Amino acid sequence: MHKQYMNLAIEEAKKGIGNTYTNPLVGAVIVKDNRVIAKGAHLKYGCEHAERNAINHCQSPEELFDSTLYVTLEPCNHFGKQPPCSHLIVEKGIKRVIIGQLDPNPLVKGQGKAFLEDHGIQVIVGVNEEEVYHLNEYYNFLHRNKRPYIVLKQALTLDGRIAMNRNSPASITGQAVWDRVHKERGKYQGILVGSQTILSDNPTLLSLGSSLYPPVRIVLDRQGRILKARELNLFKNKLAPLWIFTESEEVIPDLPHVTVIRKETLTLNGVLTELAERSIHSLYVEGGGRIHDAFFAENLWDEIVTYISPKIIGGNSLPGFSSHREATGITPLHSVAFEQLGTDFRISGRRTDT
Ligand code: AOF
Ligand code: ZN
Repeated sequence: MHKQYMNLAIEEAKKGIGNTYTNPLVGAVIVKDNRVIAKGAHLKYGCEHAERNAINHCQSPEELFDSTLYVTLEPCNHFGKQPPCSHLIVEKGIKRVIIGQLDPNPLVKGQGKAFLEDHGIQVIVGVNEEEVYHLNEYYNFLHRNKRPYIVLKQALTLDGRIAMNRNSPASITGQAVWDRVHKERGKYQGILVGSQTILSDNPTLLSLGSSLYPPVRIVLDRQGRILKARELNLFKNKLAPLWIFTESEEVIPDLPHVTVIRKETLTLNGVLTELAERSIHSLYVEGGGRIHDAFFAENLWDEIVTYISPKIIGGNSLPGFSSHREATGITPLHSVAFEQLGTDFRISGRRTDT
């Protein structure tokens, strides 16, 4: 029975998809006498939490007395943009709280559960844990690993090449892949590329979809090369934030969508720590080859998405992972998926089998 009601809460949580970032998706269901009396979700960042919305959907306060609340994530116990859900639950006389998973956010992390128990409420944790974890996979990953979940995405010819040379834009795959990539970008909180990709392709790095929070466009630009090139589409197009990591003292373009993050020495670990602090849960790294190889060399990746087109460049063209490093081993991928898109192919896989 618990599982069934938790599944309802998971479905409810999905109503917030795309609109709750940087907060997680959360759903709640209130049950009394084996009957669902109310449901609620966290629908938008900064707005009411799922528990409060469910409580507000009850017909009368008396209904809540002695009821059971099913909630996908541990109720919060702190004052943020919203007051603590744990206090509200106690005030309303709810008898039992069934929680999908504890909240890994250090501001909550077990404190909501402890508060409820201290006030005589029966608490059960861990119902449908796997499904609940997947609801907020990247949010959970960020808090556990203190860095975003990293997907390396590339588009290759059959001979593993990404472009003819450093200065020509790469048009490897067809329209179906273009559509897919623009949708796929919207799944992540950040899209990261190196400055060379910006200078040779002049992309906008936008995604398709209707999220209130489009992915942040992140550029690693050690020498400030793009800061000097104000006519780029990234500067002209203001539909998503643009964060530029640099060591350069070049003057910042005075544009509201642009943030320049200066570091004395730019390292991947430093960038990822900064992104984690800025609540980037997940990162879609679009290259080029050197950027991919830098992530690869430091073992900083969780998933690979490769689009392959049946074309050949050959010769001294740019390889997918470009590097002079000595190879140290072969990494087999897990959860491998394969799909045909027009005449191109998409292959993806994860580093671990979890
Ligand atoms: C809940 N129920 O529906 C959500 C929770 O700034 P605030 O007040 O909105 O708090 C945001 C934090 O609260 C968020 O980072 C996460 O830890 C938790 N989210 N908690 O009890 C909810 N969305
Ligand atoms: Zn809350």
